[in-house]
Amino acid sequence: MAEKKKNRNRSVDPAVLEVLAETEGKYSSDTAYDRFLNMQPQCSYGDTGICCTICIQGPCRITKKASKGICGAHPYTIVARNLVRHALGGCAAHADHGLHASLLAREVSEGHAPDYTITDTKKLYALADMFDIPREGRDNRDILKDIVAIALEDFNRLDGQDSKWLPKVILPERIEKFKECDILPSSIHGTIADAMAQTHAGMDADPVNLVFKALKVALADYIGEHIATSLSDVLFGTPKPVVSEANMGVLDPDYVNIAVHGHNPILSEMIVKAARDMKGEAEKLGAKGIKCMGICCTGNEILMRQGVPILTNFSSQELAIMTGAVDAMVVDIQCIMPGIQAVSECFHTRVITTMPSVKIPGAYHVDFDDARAMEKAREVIEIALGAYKERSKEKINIPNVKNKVVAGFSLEALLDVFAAVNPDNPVQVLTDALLSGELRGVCLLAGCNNLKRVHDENHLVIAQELAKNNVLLVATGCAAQAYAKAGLLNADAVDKYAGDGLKAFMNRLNEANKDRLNEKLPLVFHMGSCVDNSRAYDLMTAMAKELQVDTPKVPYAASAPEAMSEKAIAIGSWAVALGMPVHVGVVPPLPGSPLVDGIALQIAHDVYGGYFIWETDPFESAKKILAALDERNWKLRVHRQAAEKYETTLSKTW
Ligand code: BF8
Ligand code: SF4
Repeated sequence: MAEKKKNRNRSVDPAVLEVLAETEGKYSSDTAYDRFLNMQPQCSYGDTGICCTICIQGPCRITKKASKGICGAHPYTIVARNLVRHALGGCAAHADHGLHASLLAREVSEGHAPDYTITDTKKLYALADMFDIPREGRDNRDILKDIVAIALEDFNRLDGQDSKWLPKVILPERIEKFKECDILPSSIHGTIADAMAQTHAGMDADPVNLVFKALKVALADYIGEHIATSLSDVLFGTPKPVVSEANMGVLDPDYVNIAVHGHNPILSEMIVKAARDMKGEAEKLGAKGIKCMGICCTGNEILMRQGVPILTNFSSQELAIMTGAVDAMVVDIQCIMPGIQAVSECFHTRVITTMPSVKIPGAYHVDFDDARAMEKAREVIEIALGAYKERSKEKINIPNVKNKVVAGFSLEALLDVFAAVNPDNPVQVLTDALLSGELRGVCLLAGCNNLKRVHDENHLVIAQELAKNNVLLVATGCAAQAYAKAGLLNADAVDKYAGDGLKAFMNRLNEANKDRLNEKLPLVFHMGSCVDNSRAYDLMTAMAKELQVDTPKVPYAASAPEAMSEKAIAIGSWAVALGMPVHVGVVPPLPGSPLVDGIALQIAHDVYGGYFIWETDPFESAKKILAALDERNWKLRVHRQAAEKYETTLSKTW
């Protein structure tokens, strides 16, 4: 029992530890931290990928006695098929998100959905120019309509032609490679349907063919993400540097506190607006106003664009309610633990679902409607105000933990920062720092929380180790929120953790930007939500163009220190296909087939230049990421020197 108690505290976040300690044994509801313990030991067949439930003759588990499924499926088929299905789940989730953004943008372009508008014409024009859409003398709404038509065609195309979106946003060398291996998607929905069919029982048994399909699905995922990010920028604005706060100390007992949780800015932007408009109604109840705060990626969206503080990240979503100070938790899509409802029933908190695809028994449901968005958002706030009246002061325990956050680094914002040093060629500021050896590389820190690891520990240790070794860090998703909560998204963290090279680089940027930015730059650049991993890859593409190489030569790695969701599997897979070394801090269910595992860890490198690294220890993880960056730096230098010496073009190999 003593051991069990100790293990329940699976977090390095002091706010989480405080809430766990304060609430232990007090309430009837458990949390993910308890349920994780109850779940041990977890099934090793599922864990390594050799459990098949594709048909109901199964489950078929591969053992010494049963070396194949009942249908004769080899472990490599089972593992590869499960991988495709996981990537499919992620792709479908991002497609759902990107499609909603596209459909809303179409409504806006047609003059419907009156509560939304085109906020960022610069982004609108940049997209129009990218797709060669004429804009001289045209109404912005007509331009948007043309962009949306391209997006929607990429969702639904049935004529087998190539995607139109993808070739515009990645290097032609990558497109050629994808055509060679037949993994360039035609459409997102078409790819999802094909892959579902291909993984039905009695269909594809070839693990290599299946792995290629997983990559095609992952590229379809990338298109969905890129569309979601691009159209959200047009509708809500491209993020710019913004100052805010993070962790449970942002809860204010004097305010009506509304936690906005999920992924879709279409809902959260409107909730934030309605909350500002309805301040007076909160004051009538004796509150000082209404405070919104974010959980998971919708939290990132409204932090980046509106400066709304971060409350917490994935693993601790239930604990936010256990502070007793959250009046309503309004959720949209993805990463919403059903467990929040049972916890909310121990308090006055209202859980409010808003989307037809996400309902939780016992929760309130407000049927959100883009055409009546403000009216619906006000309905949500009314429910929160009703709950506020029922708050019980004795149950409130808000950890006094919060940190300053400087966020809002879209690629455009990041390039603006570099432009202060080199206005003609901003990205060269970064590539020069790599070539001179001042920086050792760039690392995208992304992805979820996963209680198989100690909550946030991998995130923090890996970032600190990489910073110490002069790696420039960008972050998204729950990783970025781990940094926000722990105080790594501000300038103090640069002094504390950055190595000399990184410090010198940051000092140069700060000096050049001193009249342009009110705040010094943070240790980790927050690039947004998980769909905004597309921003992080756009950065890699910009660097590759500047260095005149394909992406596998760029010293740029990704890490998902605590990957959890199917979306993370899709993202990791496209990152590999697009040329990144991708570290994952939780071993995904592949080792059950050494063949499929080997493809992910080694063969992928030969074909695409990107590859996976599984490593659960955070210090070892940092070492492996550094080694991957060093190898690329070394090759890049050798190839550049050789090209110079022999006056030839740069070697195309990686
Ligand atoms: O899309 S990082 S736990 S919140 S899946 Fe979910 Fe993972 Fe968090 Fe955002 Ni991304
Ligand atoms: Fe078993 Fe084959 Fe059915 Fe999978 S598809 S559950 S391996 S019989």
